[in-house]
Amino acid sequence: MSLKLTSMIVFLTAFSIIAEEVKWPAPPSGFSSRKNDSPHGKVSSHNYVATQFKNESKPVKVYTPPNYSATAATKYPVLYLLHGIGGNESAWTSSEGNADNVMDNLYKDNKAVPMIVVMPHGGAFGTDMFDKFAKFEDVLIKDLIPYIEKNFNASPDSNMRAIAGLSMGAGQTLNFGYKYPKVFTWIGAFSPAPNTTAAGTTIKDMASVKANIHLNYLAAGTGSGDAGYLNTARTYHNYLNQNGVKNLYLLSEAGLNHEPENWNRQLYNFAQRAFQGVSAISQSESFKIVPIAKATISTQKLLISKNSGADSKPWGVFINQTENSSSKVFSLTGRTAISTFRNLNYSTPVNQKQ
Ligand code: FER
Repeated sequence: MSLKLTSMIVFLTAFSIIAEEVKWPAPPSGFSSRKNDSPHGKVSSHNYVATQFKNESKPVKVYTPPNYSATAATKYPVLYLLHGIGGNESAWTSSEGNADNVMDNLYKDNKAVPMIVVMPHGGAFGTDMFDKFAKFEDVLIKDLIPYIEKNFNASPDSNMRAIAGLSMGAGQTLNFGYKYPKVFTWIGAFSPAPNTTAAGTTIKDMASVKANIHLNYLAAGTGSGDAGYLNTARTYHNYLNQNGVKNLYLLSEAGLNHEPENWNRQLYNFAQRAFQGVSAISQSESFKIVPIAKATISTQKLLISKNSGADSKPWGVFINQTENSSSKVFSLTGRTAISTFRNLNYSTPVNQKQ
């Protein structure tokens, strides 16, 4: 191959990788610190029985948002948020991040759908350094999810279930999330660990991934301390991209290393996009969400309609709270799903499934 052609291929490859990366604006200062003048969610500690691991009792912390109601008819979406290799159920609210503050501050600014954030100990299943994280898979699916749905006002709808995590927890997120696209439909991998299973091995049913997952979010810092993790995110992203997966983001946090500021930012970005816009729509349904007016992000309107069938007429127009002063509860006649749509932070629809 000529030198010219080789260098052109190198250039184009480099360009296409760079072109896929997105940089979202940095969060406002203080986004991860506890504010005295705003409502706080509650972090509570619980134990559940791991029938899939010797019937041992395992710890989990649960963040419920401000004004959480254990009895409200509208069940909450749930984010399962996983820690890194040195962490435990407390790590996301201490050594590895400030998930509770990040969520409180998002709610103060009305930037996220009210959700329950479940922070388990994801590496408490044996002694082997890596296997003890891998063994969490069955416990999560068969024990923890049912425990949360029984003991909290948590939706059992997979459209209302997200999984995200940092480093080793991001590896679990990818390994479990893409293996079970009918269990988790919003996926966020923050600085995924280099030992994450290759996407081509994990994903057995790419059609199901494409049909079900609403958000594929991969991110890492560009600092040297996060380089291996950014590489993992990039490799995973490229596989999904090459297979035509939509709603796919590769985020890079400029200059950040393997550190809490990085993961707080990634949570800030992910959490305000999770469960937005499609949460009331059952996964078996064909639908489209199209912008009918695009001004600033804060005045965007979306028309939600079914593609065909008896009620193919528009389900309704969502007008966000800037115009409406409070978030609008959007009820779909004849359906069990009732969902709160608020602050759709998209300049394009989150899901263009047709
Ligand atoms: C690796 C496997 C896991 C690795 C890092 C991790 C750097 C996890 C790190 C973390 O959870 O912070 O090979 O290499």
